[in-house]
Amino acid sequence: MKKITENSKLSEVWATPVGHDVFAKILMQMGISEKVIKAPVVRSLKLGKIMRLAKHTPLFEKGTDPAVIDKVTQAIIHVINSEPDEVVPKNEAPKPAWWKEAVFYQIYPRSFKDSNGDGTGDLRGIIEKLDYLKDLGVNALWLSPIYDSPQDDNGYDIRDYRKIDPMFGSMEDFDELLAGVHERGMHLIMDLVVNHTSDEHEWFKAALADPESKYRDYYFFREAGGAGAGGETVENSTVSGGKAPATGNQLRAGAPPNNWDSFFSGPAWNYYKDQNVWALHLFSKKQMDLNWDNPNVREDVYDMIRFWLDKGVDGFRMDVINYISKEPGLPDGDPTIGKLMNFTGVEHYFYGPRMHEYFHEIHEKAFAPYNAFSVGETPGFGMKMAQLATAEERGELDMIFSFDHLETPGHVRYDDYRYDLNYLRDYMVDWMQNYGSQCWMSLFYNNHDNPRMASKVDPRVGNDPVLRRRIQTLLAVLQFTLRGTPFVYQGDEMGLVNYDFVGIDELSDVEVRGFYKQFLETMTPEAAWEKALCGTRDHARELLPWNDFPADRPDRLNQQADPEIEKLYKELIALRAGSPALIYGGFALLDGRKDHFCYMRGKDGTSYVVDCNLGAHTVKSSFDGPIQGFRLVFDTTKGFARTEEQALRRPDDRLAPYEARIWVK
Ligand code: ISL
Repeated sequence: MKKITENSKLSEVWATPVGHDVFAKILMQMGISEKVIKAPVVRSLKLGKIMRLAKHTPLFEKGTDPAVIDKVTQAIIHVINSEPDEVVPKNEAPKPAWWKEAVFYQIYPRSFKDSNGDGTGDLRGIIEKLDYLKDLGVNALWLSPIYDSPQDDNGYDIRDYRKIDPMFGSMEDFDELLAGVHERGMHLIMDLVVNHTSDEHEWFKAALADPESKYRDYYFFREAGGAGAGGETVENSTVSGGKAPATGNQLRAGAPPNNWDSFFSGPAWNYYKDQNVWALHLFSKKQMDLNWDNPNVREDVYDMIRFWLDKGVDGFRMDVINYISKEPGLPDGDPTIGKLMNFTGVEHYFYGPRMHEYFHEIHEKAFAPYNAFSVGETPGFGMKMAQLATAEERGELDMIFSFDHLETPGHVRYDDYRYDLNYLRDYMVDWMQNYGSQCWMSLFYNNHDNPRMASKVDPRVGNDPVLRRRIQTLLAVLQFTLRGTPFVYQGDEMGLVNYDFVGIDELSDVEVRGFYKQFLETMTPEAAWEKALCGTRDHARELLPWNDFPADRPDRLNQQADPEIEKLYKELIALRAGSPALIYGGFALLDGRKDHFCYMRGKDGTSYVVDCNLGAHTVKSSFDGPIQGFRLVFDTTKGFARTEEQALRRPDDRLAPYEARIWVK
């Protein structure tokens, strides 16, 4: 591929996969529509010129030194040119696979079902609910981590990969669960958390205790420079306080080895006073990053993967798997990119130099021999990067989770704002039309890291059941009729929305607790709480309503399951399962005007049309089903058509707020 320089036109940059995704991301962070790139004047501008023009945007402070702008430009060019390949999207019939036909259901074990009354969900609780899940129609389960862990980040900090955490049960319970899943004709995938281990993992303990240990190079240790090294330390394994210095590559006595931020606030380095060393952690201070450049790390990880595949698990969801390759030397992050992305250093590992090599190796050495399924969690990936990681011919991952649809441009999870579904439509249309038939999309709105989507669309859903059902129905219709594999998050089918937490003491997530402290440094307690409440991951982590609520938690937090929504999920899942056109069929956009989303899915002579109002006001539909010979399958306001008469009914030519209709011919 042609190398990009500051003299390349934006159209040339946009034609490269990484250039496309990076610029899409920059626009998104700045709250600017991608449509600007379509303008011919913009397309013919040279990259260097655009960056200099950007000094008039909030990206740069007034009077920024041109040398600073030049550095950002070079940093961007470096990532763009690191990718020599591109994927040409195909438009053929997709190859069939069980995971394309499946509907996945994500279980967050600690809050799913408590079988022994200790207030925490467990494996036996999941076993108790297998018939419920089967009946719902889902046919694959993804379990968030159940491994032995100090639970600093709810199990995403693993102490022993081959042991079940006693809070969830035993290995016998797990074996029984897996057998129960398979008996019911379902699949089970586990969470693979191998960007980091717990600081209590044997490897890390050995590495810290002995610089000569073979495990030392399993992590990123850096000797602290000179006297006075180390920020504030507490006990033996704690971080330096405050923000790391933002610039400069020179050795900073007493400062961390580079300026990278942790995603959970503060610098990405722990200082270990007794050993006078630093170690890298992109997430919590108990989640230590593994050095994937060390072949022994990789072999040990593949061994562990085989341990679970030998038991019969069907595949893995791979936690932050795009972060595993870091730029050698761990150079400082560019401060401007850091400001834009909210975290300094990301450009050195979100699309690292050996990432594809490792994806390929995991596939070859661990997954392919078992025909195991993989879905990578890849924060920061746009569609082109996703193609490079998932196109069949590349032998890397089966699917990825991209997150760019979870917030509208210009917003982050902690902002108080209304999500505009017109953005979701544009995002989906782009993927439907351009992802390519050799790639397969994951379809989800919720997971354990995000507030519930319906609450973002309209925060009043908590007090207005009619509005809530409308929005949830619309989201469900889209999820089960677009092309891709739906991932239902536990509680989606119950109609759960965000919780009215009243204070920080009700929140237990390690992320929000760090951020809340940080917010308090610059804002009033009320404003800090507002932000924490908007973004906290706790919304999705409360015990499901079918549990007995622990005595120390106020009852009002326990939302009720909505049987109407559950029934709807069942029917929509069944509709999808029985319709090859909805699974493998092509996609055509029929109407994408403001607040409209009308599309066709078709295969082998069967066509579905899905006609939606994305807004809070009535709109006129442009699709007349009966005239075109279509029968009504479902209508938000009337439910599923059960009789011939209902199927042939001509509904109002206007769509009510958030109404969705499904037609078939
Ligand atoms: O990277 C981020 C910001 O750009 C995060 O939002 C990131 O996407 C997310 O935190 C990664 O999530 C996964 O890894 C974490 C864990 O806390 C999450 O629960 C998990 O889903 C660390 O293992």
